[in-house]
Amino acid sequence: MSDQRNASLAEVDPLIANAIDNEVARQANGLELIASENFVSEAVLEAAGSVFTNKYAEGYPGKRYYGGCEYADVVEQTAIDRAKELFGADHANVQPHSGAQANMSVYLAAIQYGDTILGMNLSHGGHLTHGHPLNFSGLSYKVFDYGVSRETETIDYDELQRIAEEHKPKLLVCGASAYPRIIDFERISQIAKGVGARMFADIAHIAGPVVAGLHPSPVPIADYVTTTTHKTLRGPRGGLILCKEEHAKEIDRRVFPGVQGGPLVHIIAAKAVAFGEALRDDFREYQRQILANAKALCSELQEQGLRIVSGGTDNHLMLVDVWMDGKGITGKVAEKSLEAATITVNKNTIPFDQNKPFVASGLRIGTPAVTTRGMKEPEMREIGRLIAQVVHEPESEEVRTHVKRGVAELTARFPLYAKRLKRTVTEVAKR
Ligand code: DSN
Repeated sequence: MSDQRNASLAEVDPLIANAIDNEVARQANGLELIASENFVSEAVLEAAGSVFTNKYAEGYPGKRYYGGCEYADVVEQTAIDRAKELFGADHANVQPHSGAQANMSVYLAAIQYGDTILGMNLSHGGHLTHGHPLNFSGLSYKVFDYGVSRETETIDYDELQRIAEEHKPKLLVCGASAYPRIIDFERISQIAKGVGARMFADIAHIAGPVVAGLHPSPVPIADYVTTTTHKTLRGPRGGLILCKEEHAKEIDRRVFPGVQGGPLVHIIAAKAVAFGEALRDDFREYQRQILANAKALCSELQEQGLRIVSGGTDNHLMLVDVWMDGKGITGKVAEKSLEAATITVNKNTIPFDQNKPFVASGLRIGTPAVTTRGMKEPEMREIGRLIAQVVHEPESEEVRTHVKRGVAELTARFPLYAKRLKRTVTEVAKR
């Protein structure tokens, strides 16, 4: 092996090493409020950065198309067993590289091209892969959608039932990426049964609360359940499919060779570690705190004069209407102004939005990442006040300076990746 192959990243590729160092510092020194992001443990990071990145393991444990898979089998079987235990599922496939690929595999397993599906409208909180016209789901299937009612801004189940009865979908898709309320999976299951549809629940956002028993689980009633592993579940970036035993063979066949080739064994190792962490009692307490923090942050934002879509939150996220019928600012401006004050959120459409998605009238704000840092209700109140100051005066340099100081003070009290950050500072100084 040449010297170059044994050299550190900083020696081989200072540009990328520096970007990583800067990202460690950005994550540690800013307030991360993107509802779909989180901070994995050092153990998960170690597994994700392991030599399993070198290994091809097409197939499944015990049935591979490559030699040398004995340790890959240990890793994948452990991830499968832990996922089944965590969710109480008959079957788990841990290979999907992402949530989108998990969802694609479910469509391939459940229905034929051109069949009718019914999913939640993206601008009401759904997801691209639930039938958006620009996504493979919208391109491959005949899509009808449902959404929230204008009055309550919560899912209109009566209207969902009416649409299902009118269009008789083969697959009823539920779950959301920007919906702050409890989803009534039981009611959706009844509607699906009533029209002879299979039920598919994408719980990417709420997997953590589901595991902790803080949100009803669709696993016992849905035909298929998918999730990403990196949001409230706090694992590496990736996907997971859970299903009933009767669908197991078809799901496995659709993931590989249907959608993917070789699995990412290093990521599966990291999933196994994260599932192990989620099986511990303290994970339930972490999920309880995420929800308590979301309620505290939401109520502070309301006290600061901001309108919350649907009037509150039952989960880890909230949608803030910053546009307020043209009296406020766009989501785009709010996102940029907060970013300049070291608070990271994303602009988001709100139901019946008057602005285009790239401009949007709302902000989506979530508490999983700050809760991982150990922040609790008092800090959420502080964060709510900081956010409101920026939203009320997005152009003010004075406000920005004050808020940045507030963020620096908060993040210093709740350190993140401290060892990496120290190394970062030292190595940056050396270069
Ligand atoms: N992009 C993810 C989110 O932010 O919710 C969904 O895929």
